[in-house]
Amino acid sequence: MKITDAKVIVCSPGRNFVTLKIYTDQGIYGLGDATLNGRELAVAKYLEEYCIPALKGRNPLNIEDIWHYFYRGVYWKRGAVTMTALSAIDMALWDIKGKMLNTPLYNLLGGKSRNKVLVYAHSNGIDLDHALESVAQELDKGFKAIRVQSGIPGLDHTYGVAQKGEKYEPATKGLPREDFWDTHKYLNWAPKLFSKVREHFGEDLLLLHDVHHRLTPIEAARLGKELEPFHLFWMEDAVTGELQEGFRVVRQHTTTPLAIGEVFNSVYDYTTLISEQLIDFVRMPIVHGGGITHLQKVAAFASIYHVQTGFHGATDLSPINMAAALHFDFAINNFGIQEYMPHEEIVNEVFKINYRFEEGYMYIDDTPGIGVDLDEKAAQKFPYIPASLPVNRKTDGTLFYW
Ligand code: CS2
Ligand code: MG
Repeated sequence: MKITDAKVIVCSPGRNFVTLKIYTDQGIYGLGDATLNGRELAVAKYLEEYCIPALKGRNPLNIEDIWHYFYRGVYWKRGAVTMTALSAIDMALWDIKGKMLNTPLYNLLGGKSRNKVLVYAHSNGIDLDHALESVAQELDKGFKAIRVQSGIPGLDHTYGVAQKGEKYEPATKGLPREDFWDTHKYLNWAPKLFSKVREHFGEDLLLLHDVHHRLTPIEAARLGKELEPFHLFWMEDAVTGELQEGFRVVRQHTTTPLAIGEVFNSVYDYTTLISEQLIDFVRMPIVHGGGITHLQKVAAFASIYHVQTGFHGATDLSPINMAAALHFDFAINNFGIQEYMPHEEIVNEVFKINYRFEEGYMYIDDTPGIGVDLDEKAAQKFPYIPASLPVNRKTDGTLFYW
């Protein structure tokens, strides 16, 4: 079997997506998600200029060798753009292999370890009342696990909170919007928010929260400690993850479980965090973390240290990533939870999906490979629109983490 060609499809059904399509001499093609929110064309160009020419002629079944060709064989290693491109190649090759063997991807990953995949929803509100209303709405949809974010009294925009009635999409057209941040206000507010949520919805609901990289280790330690009475399923991205050992401070002060890594892109971002058991969940998604091939190794490494997966699954990762993640979630033993922000209906005009949500869990069908297809004609109706993620400043103007 040989790779004959490949191309990158950039489209914007409601938001931008980048997809790699790899063709073979047996008429089978594979699809890989290459979406990197706000940096879509960087990945597209990297694939077109530096990857596709080197893919042609290779045997697509030699996934491990091709993975190392585009990892070890690349002098300027790692990084979000390079690893998203590699992840897309890897997903497309696994898709081809599943189609060739006429079996769904999970069967190539060890088969099913469970018959349904627990997912969590996003709730958010510009104030407490709207946040509680949003939790109730997600509960009504059947979710058993809900991530709660809310506006912070005294601050206009903040991560994760849509303006009244809008669907939350972080990227805005053109240059980055500037948000403003006040750690003191946030730290005083978050425990009140979760106290009210528990008061309203009881103890059974699995609650998650995303700090979104905006605390120092000792601030995160304080928040983790103050959230302990509300028994969160996890506190995510408590601190920016470049300094892995920074999490030692958080870990020694709180039992609130910790999740990190949606912005990570290789196992090397996790070596201290996992081997010192400083975290409880790996968030690094298949689309940015080196694909199925690399996440298999990361999940195996994590399983030795009681760490589970909790993959990123926001709407700025395409349905191809979601399906690949679900296959992976079904197969591995140390699965924790899967983030699931349903894509808007318009996305389904382009991506033909093979998964469904029911009463808090996800299911995937037995379509061979990853199982999602892309309608290229429909994709052409939605041309790329330049968009950027926000930039965050403290109220004194200091540039901060968003
Ligand atoms: C968030 C994301 O889903 C999450 O946990 O951190 O929504 C993140 O802000 C976006 O993926 C950024 O594009
Ligand atoms: Mg997050």
